[in-house]
Amino acid sequence: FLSHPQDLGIVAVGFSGGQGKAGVDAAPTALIESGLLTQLRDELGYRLHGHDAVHLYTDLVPARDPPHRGMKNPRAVSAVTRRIAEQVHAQAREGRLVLTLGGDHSIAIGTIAGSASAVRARLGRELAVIWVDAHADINTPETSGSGNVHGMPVAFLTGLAKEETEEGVFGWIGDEHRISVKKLVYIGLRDVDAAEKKILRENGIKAFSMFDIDRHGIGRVMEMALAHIGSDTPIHLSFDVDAIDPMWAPSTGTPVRGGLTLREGDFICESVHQTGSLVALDLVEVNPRLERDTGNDLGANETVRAGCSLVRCALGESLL
Ligand code: 4U7
Ligand code: MN
Ligand code: MN
Ligand code: MN
Repeated sequence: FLSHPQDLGIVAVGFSGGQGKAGVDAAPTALIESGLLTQLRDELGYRLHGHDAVHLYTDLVPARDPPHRGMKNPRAVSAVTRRIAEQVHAQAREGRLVLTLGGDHSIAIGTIAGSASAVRARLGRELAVIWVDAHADINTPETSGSGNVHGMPVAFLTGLAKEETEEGVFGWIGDEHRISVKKLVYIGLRDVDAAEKKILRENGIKAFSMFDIDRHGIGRVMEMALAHIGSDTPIHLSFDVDAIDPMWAPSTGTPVRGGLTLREGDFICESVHQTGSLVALDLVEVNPRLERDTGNDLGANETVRAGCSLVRCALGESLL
């Protein structure tokens, strides 16, 4: 689906307003400083675009941003994700693969809106999404217990949550930005709110929990996940590092024990790479500050390392 498969658009977003913990904004810089982009260029042979800046979008964050429908920082998240959508769209319209380094997972409202609209405009096709996460991130503002928008992106992207007017918060999201619940697959779930379970059930959304991975093995789960999407469909992979067990990725805002091994995570990325259908990739929720502040530099570094490995695997490092 890519006219320039060796050209990689980079969108590095240090944004933390979708949740309450500072430090997730430092992830793009930490990933880049640990050598990720040089590896992609020198070892995997990608030509990089847009890698000169880590975007903080501080100009888009209003001084006063009271809750709206229970959402915290609603205007900031809406403005930032809108800008990300434009950036991702612009890279994807060129026929490039797009890599977004987050930031908390609310930024996927922007990345997926941007790649869904670009795939529609460029190819007349619908985008499929593989969401790898301990969480389903499909709360609506009304079902969310926390008010954190990083737990809601999938609801906005599928149209299960909507704003009545175009002027409203997230009113910029139009049909061209949305994805079908039929083209969405989850992998790694293990901490899903009761209201989210109901949403998954009622909408017949395909989900492979940790139970399914233990039962079938990750190899079979990936076969089933990719079969559900169907071959010859452009894929956006949105990878929340908290899908990986805290043993390897402890430095994240909402860790949940009993997760994927590092190898299972890499395998998911390798399997998606192997389809040849990957058009965009997000790596989110790495928070290098959390473990570092408790004196555990190792935990922060390991989490960054795990993130780098996932990205390289999705971009073809394991090919012999
Ligand atoms: B992440 C949660 F209640 N479901 O809505 C919520 F458990 O992007 C967690 O996956 C959301 O890290 C986690 O706040 C969002 C909570
Ligand atoms: Mn998560
Ligand atoms: Mn998430
Ligand atoms: Mn998290």
